[in-house]
Order: sequence, then structure tokens, then C-alpha cells
Amino acid sequence: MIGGALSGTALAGNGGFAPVDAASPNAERIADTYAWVSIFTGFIFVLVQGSLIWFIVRYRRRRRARTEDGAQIHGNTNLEIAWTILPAVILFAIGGFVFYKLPGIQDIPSANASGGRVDVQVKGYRYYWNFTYPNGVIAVDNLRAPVGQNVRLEITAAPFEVIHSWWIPALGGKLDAIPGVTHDTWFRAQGPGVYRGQCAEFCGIQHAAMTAQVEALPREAFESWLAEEARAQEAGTSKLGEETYAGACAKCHGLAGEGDIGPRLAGNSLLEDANALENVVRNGRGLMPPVGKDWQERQLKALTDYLEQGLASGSQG
Ligand code: HEC
Ligand SMILES: [Cu+2]
Repeated sequence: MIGGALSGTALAGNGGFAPVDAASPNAERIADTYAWVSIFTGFIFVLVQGSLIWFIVRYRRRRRARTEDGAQIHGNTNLEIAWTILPAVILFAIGGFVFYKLPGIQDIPSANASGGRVDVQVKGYRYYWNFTYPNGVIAVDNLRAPVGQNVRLEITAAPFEVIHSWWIPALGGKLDAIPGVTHDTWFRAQGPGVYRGQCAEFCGIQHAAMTAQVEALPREAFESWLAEEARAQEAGTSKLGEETYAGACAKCHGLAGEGDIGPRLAGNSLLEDANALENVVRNGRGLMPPVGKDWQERQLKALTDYLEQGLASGSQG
């Protein structure tokens, strides 16, 4: 029962010891399955460990001679039937429950389901996530989504990339982002808020910095943001450049370009040379991966425009 008790939502988020609270129907089904399996594993754990301790104490040698034989036992039919049937029943209970819950975890609600659906492309790169909305809006690391509406995620990685793994625990299970393969998943955020996640596949030196979040907004706020952002990105007045720098570059070069595992960029004259910058970003250099090899023009332009203004101004060195 210990496992069952621990899986209770009261302890959720307890230093990462228990799962976070589910905030989407599919995540809820995963949490239910976890709790259900925990009841049996908890019970078996107590049973096995309890018997172990009991046997150690009850049947210790005491003062008996080393050569003394124990009682001669020739089976126990009832016991043997019980320990054959009980595990079978437990396995059926677990298997049945999982198969009952699975479709609601895996199956993506249809686009015609009530409330409609928003489809977003999710692409993993070292060490950030690029999101593309149906109207062309691009976002980095922060996925804005409407509350209460189904969102389908088409998860992949660029052909020149390594494997990453998309995971926002409160909104469902993890799914690998594999070059050349698209995996679909979905969520429906039950309330506004920020749901944090982490790339769940060890993908390289800055893997730990490869975080992501879903920012769930009330539907009208989401829709007006999306429309407004589309206008701003077409006009080149959005914050896409800054967002791209923070997601795709700062993890190695520092937020103010002060340098980290990548060299200092603040004050580097390359930042004012859009062509040279494009060359580095598209092709990589030395240990720097080609982080923007397949970017759309608009994202590259947003970044070069942003960098042209100079990182140095905000730098403390
Ligand atoms: C995985 C870490 C990493 C990421 C992400 C990264 N860089 Fe780099 N970058 C490096 C390293 C390492 C070098 C040094 C390469 C060498 O010369 O061997 C470098 C070199 C550069 C240089 C050349 C500096 C010079 O003076 O030669 C520029 C410019 C640059 N990066 C810009 C960017 C931009 C812009 C981004 C985001 C789009 C970015 N980098 C993302 C690691 C990274
Ligand atoms: Cu990753």
C-alpha cells in the first residue's frame, strides 16, 4: 500500500518524488494507471519484504546444531493454487486497466471534435524547440496554447539533428523527436498557467538547458495573440529574434552574449554582418551545430535583425 499512498496527488511535485498533477485528460489517464499499478506493486512489496523479515526472525538458527534437519514439507496444494491464481488475477487487472485507459492517452481527438483543434509542429534542435502554428507563426521554447481546446503536436527533429524527446509531464507522456520521423501526440490544458518540461533524451552537452514550456491562455487571449503575432512576424516587428536568440543561441553563448561553452559574442563584429552570421548559423562551426540550417527566412531575418542591434548593450561582460 505504500506505493499506492505515495502516488496520491497530495504529494505530487514533492521534490520530483511523485508525479506532477495532471492537467490534461491524457496525462490524467497516465496518472490513473500509475496509481492503479502502484496499488499492486505496493501490496506485493509489503508482502514480500514483510515475509522476508518474518522468516529471518522466526526461522533463525537459535541454538540448534548446524547439522540439524528442518521439518520435511511435501507441498501445500491450497497455497500453490493461490499463488498461481492470484498473480494471474493481478496481471489481468493491470492489463485490463491499461488497455481501457490507453486509447484516451494515445488517440488524438479528431479535428471536428467540439471546440476544434489547433495543430502545431514541434521540432527539436540542439538545444531548443521550434514551434510552427498553422498560420505560419514561429515560436521558440514557449508554446502558447488555448485552455480547454485540443492541441495536436506533430513532433519531429530536423534531418541533420540528433534524437530529442518532448516531455511536458503535466500534459502527457514523452515522445521522441526523431529526424525524418513524425510522432503525433496531443493535450488539452485544463486551466491557464505555465506547464514546464524538459527534453527527455540525452542529446548533447547542453541537454540540461533544453527546457520547454506550454503557456496555456484563455482561448480568446490565445487567438488574439496568434493573429497579432502573425502580423508582427510578417512585418518583422515581433520579438521572434530575441526569442530565437534566447532559445537557440544563449544556451551556449550566454543571454547577453557574454560567453559560456561557446565563445563571447558581445562586441563581435560578426553580429553586424548578416551574411557571415547566416553562414555560421546555417552551417555551424567547429563544435557549434548548424542550429538554424533549415530555418525559414523569417526566423533567420528576425535573428540577424535582433543581433544587429548589438548584444553588447545589455552585457556585463
Ligand atoms: C551548442 C552550443 C552552441 C549553440 C547552440 C550556438 N553556438 Fe555559436 N558557437 C559555439 C561554439 C563552440 C563556437 C566556436 C566554434 C569554433 O570556432 O570552433 C561558436 C561560434 C559562433 C560564432 C563565431 C564567433 C567567431 O568570432 O568566430 C558565432 C557568430 C556564433 N557562434 C553565433 C551563434 C548564434 C547566432 C547562435 C544561435 C542561432 C549560436 N551561435 C548557437 C557554440 C554554440
Ligand atoms: Cu534534446
